[in-house]
Amino acid sequence: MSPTPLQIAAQRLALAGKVAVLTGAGISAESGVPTFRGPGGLWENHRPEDLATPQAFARDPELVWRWYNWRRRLIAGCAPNPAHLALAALEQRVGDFTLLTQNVDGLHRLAGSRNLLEVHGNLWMVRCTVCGALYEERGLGLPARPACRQCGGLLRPHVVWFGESLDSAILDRAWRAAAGCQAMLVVGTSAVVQPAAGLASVAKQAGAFVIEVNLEPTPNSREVDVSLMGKAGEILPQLVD
Ligand code: BJW
Ligand code: ZN
Repeated sequence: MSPTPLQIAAQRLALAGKVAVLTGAGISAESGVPTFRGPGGLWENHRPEDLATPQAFARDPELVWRWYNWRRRLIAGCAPNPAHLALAALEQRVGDFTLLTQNVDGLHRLAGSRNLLEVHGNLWMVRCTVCGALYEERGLGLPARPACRQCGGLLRPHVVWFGESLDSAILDRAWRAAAGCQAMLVVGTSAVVQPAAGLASVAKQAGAFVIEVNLEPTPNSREVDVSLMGKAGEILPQLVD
């Protein structure tokens, strides 16, 4: 009997000494974290321009903070799912492993992933808009206009909004991991937000075997070597075992 796409993908992954993984909101969906696009997604009831741009924050920081505080409370009650745990287990087995995540929820680190690049930042970090101080803030009852503990200036979430550049050092490392891997797993991303979505093409063009895991086809699907349609929490443990 010829091997199934899942078996082919698992075999290629097992043979690769250098692995990169790109994840998006879909990997956290089974933990109870809402995705952005699609039914029930965050953008169904909110316009990204009102909440996830520097202009929106300048216009109404209290509105933006209310949204982030709501998400922080929601995510504080969520735990890593079998997909996050499978990636942490895979990291233990692979010599050269890099996890590139667009997610800001912190669930990969909680699952035990260590070589992790959070390309869109982290919801549990705050940054001062005045002095630039950057620190962890896990409080769930932040005031309407949270103030910097160093200078009293207005804090913002340490995340990347539309129209903002990604941290160039992080993006550079992400690019090199994608260009240098032998196998790449692309999990739970709609692959529409650049430049992160382009990392799958970088890997493919550099000769990597690219495996996509998603509930539905994405702009990447035609380019990848194997496209596995289904829930990340069910497919990743099988891929990695
Ligand atoms: C499951 C599942 C399950 C569900 N199992 N799967 C080139 C062309 C066109 C536009 C641009 C371009 N370059 C730059 C831009 C502009 C913009 C952009 O890309 N816009 C497009 C949308 C058109 N990009 C930027 O602005 C970026 N900055 C930049 O490029 O700087 C340079 C520059 C500046 C100015 C002009 C030009 C260049 C920054 C992007 C920042 C994105 N920020 C956000 C918010 C982060 C903070 C926060 O969370 O609050 O990041 S937006 C949001 O989208 C979030 C995500 O990380 C990101 C990606 O979403 P993701 O993860 O893919 O989630 P979904 O919901 O879209 O998809 C979920 C998927 O999971 C679906 O496919 C489901 O099927 C699947 N799924 N359940 C498996 N159980
Ligand atoms: Zn400050």
